[in-house]
This record gives sequence, structure tokens and C-alpha cells, in this order.
Amino acid sequence: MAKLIIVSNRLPVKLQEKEGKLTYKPSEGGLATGLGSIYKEGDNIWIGWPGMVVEDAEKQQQIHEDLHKESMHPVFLSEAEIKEFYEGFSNETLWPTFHYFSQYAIYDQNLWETYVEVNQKFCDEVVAQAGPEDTIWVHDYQLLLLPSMLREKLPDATIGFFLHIPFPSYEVFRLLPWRKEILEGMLGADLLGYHTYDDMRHFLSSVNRIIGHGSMHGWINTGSRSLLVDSFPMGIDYEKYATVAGSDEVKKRENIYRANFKNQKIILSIDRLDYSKGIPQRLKAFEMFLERYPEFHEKVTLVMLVVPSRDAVEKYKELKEEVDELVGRINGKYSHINWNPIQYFYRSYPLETLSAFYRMADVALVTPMRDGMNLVCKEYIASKLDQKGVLILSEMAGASKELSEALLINPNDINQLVESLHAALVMPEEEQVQHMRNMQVSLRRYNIHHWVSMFMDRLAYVKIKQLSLATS
Ligand code: GDG
Repeated sequence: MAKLIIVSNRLPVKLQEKEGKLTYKPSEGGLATGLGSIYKEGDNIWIGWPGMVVEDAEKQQQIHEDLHKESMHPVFLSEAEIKEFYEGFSNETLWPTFHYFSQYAIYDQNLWETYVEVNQKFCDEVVAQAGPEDTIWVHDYQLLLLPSMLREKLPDATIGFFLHIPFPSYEVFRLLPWRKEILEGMLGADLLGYHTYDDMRHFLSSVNRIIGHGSMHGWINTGSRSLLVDSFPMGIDYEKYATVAGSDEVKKRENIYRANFKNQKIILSIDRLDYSKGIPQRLKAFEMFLERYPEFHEKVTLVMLVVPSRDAVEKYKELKEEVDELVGRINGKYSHINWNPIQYFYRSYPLETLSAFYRMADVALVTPMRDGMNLVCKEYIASKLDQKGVLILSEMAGASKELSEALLINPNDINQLVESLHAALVMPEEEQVQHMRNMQVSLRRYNIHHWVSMFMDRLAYVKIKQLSLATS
């Protein structure tokens, strides 16, 4: 029977070892929940790194067997591969370039070579598992070369690829020394998916300028085959977020937290610690807001959750220091004995806590400099069961294309950010409800299940169309 093989850098579980015992915790990311229901169906499987370096062959075998029962196949990576492929080329070359931070990008041939080798390692594992009728769905920037590597070994395979981060404009992408190899790697897919039309347009333009293939309505003809490029804005598991937000446990937590913010409005921000998320810009805007609107002193608190991320990478360490310093400076300047303008949490929380924060927030402040989509803003909307609350959202997030009823801002325009904060805090309730309701209708409909089926249907369509193109 034909099966679906999902391939991503990380498996949807976190492997840990405590006192010699292996534990497998399901991860909570959007992808894991979205694809969680389908990778366990029939013979479908998920291939990826289990999140821990394991050198011991016996232990590897044990993990293989444990994961096999859960429809997963591990690709083991060494310490050096994690450093060079994941922290290095993926997160210090591709991530900054694709988020328009090319001044942060390092160009190192050694890292590139490890990136190629690790993509090949993933390829070998997929080929070992794949049958001729199977569909392979590859995810994200860590595996850009995999589609072509797979195509070489499995010429007739059905291969989809989805990029979760932005695709930069040609002028930025061309800075990469390996730009041609990267595009050629991607072009092995039958369907290439992006979050937005603009990402797709940038990709097509790079393919045209760097490789010389033109396109028509998203179709590219490489000379030997045709493939389609299209946009699929990713949704969330709307029902899950709405249900959790309505649970007794979350309401109880909200009441406990709220007791600490009597007569105050709450502004919420949640992100991984990442320079693409615009955290310092947001803090500076909040500081300016406090300066410009002193009547809000003691009446508003910024609750800022920052989830530790990639802390082995230098730029992330520097950012952590900058954020710590800014929070300290602003709180030092404005705090009163019973009020801290910023409540800053540097850790991750269980979903129920996150949900209580979403419920509690009068304003969600989502200000990335660049973001492929941004799921936090969608989760905020789904959690607002009373439909009160205002979303301030950066135009640079893919989500802004769908959420035009949010207060859209340019994160570099500090003045606009300050005024949007003020507008959000004084917005009449009827207006809040009206916008929130419209955004909820759309997110409920275009949820994660819709996203998965749109992608899979389009991939099946591409295969049929290729046959008719080949015979015409
Ligand atoms: C990449 C792209 C694109 C956060 N803190 C906690 C926690 N989270 C969860 C959120 C949300 C997810 O992490 C973050 O997703 P985002 O989309 O906001 O951002 P990235 O991690 O950068 O994701 C992005 C996405 O891929 C999907 O394609 O939207 O543009 O950069 O789901 O809820 N979850 C828990 N505790 C926390 O403390 N449980």
C-alpha cells in the first residue's frame, strides 16, 4: 500500500535520557500537531533527528525499535554534524539570509559540505524506507537539497517540499555562494510550497535569474520535467486552542494570574528568542509608550514570554544579553513598589499556561522583523472565546496577509508602534469584537487540517498533470 513519508529535521518527539532511562515526549509545535493525525495512519511514517546525540550503537538500536512502534524513523546526527549542519549552515547561514539579516550570515565551505552530507544522510534513510508508490513530503530549510537527492535515486517518486520560513528576494538570496546548488536541490520536488505569494514570487525570480528557467502560473519546466510552485498559508489546530482555552483548568489558571494584575491591562508577547522576532524593537516601543502616555503607568503591564532557543549560536547569546539589559533598564526606570511595567519570563511553559496568558491578554503584540507565518498570533485569536482583545501584528509576518483586521505595523516604525499600542488599549469593545469575530471565522476555516489537505491534493494534481504534459 502506498504511504506518506514526512521528513523534517526534527521528529515530533523530544528524546531525553534521565538516569539512564530513555523518555519520549511529544513535541507541541504546529507541524507536529498538524501532521500528527496523518503520520500515524496506515503505514505512514515520519523521518527525522530525535533531538539528542546518541553515539552508542546499542542505544541507537533501542531508539530505532521504540520509535518504529510509533511510526517514526530516526536519523542520528553526531555532535560535529549538529554543530556544522544545524547550528552552523542551517542557523548561521540560511536562517539569517532568508530572514533578511544577511549581515549576520557566515559563508563557510566546511559548513556547506557538512550540510550536503547530512542531507545525503537523510536521503539514504528515506530511500531505505520508500516504495515506488509512496509520497514524500520534505519540510524546511535544513533539507533544501533533499528533493533532488531523492529524485536522483527515485526518479518517479512523488515529492513535495514546504518551506516554513520566508524566501528572500533575489537580491538577498544571490549573496549565498551556493545559491545555484540550493535552487537545484529544491527543484527536485514536484510541488514547492510557501506560506505566501510573495515568498513564491521571490523563489521564482531567483530560479529565473540564477538558473534561467522561466515560469508560467507557477509551473517551471526544467527541460526534463515540470513542477509547480504555490502558496499554502499554514493554519493552526483551531479547535484544539479554542477547546483548551475553554477548559476549567485554563480558567482557573487565568484567575490566579489575573489576581496579580488588578485594574491593569495586559499586553502579551510570546516568541522564541530570535533576532527575527523584533524583541528589542518591541521593548523600545513600549518604553516610548510609557514615556509618552504617563497616564498608563500602573495601568498596563507587558507580559513577555521568551522561549530559549539556539543558545549555542553566538548571535542568540548576544540578543539574550540585549533583551536582559533592556528589560532591566525599563523596569529600573519605571517600576513602583507594586508595579513592574514588564514581567519577563525566559523559559517555556505548558500549553495550559500559554492558553491562560492568551485569554488574559487585552493586547497581543507580535512584531517580527520577518516571519514565515507566525502561529502565535493565530493561537491568540483562537483562544479569545469572549472575542475581546486586540492584535497588533507586523506587516513582515506571513500571517499579516490573512489577518488584515489586526492593527498592522511596520516594526521599524517606532512611532507607529507606540500609537498602535495606545489605539489598542483604548479601542471600544464593540470594535474589538467585530475584528476578532471576523478573524476567527477565517482561522477556524483555514485551519491546519485544511492546510494539509490543500497541499496533498495539489501534489496529487501535479502528478496527474505531469503525465498529461508528458503525453501531450
Ligand atoms: C517557524 C517559522 C512559522 C512558544 N512558546 C511556547 C510554545 N510556543 C509555541 C507557540 C507556537 C510555536 O511555539 C511558535 O511558532 P511560530 O510560528 O510563532 O514561530 P517559529 O517557531 O519561528 O516557527 C514561523 C512556523 O515555523 C510554522 O511554519 O509560522 O514563521 O519561523 O505554536 O505556541 N509552546 C509551548 N510552551 C511555550 O512556552 N507549549
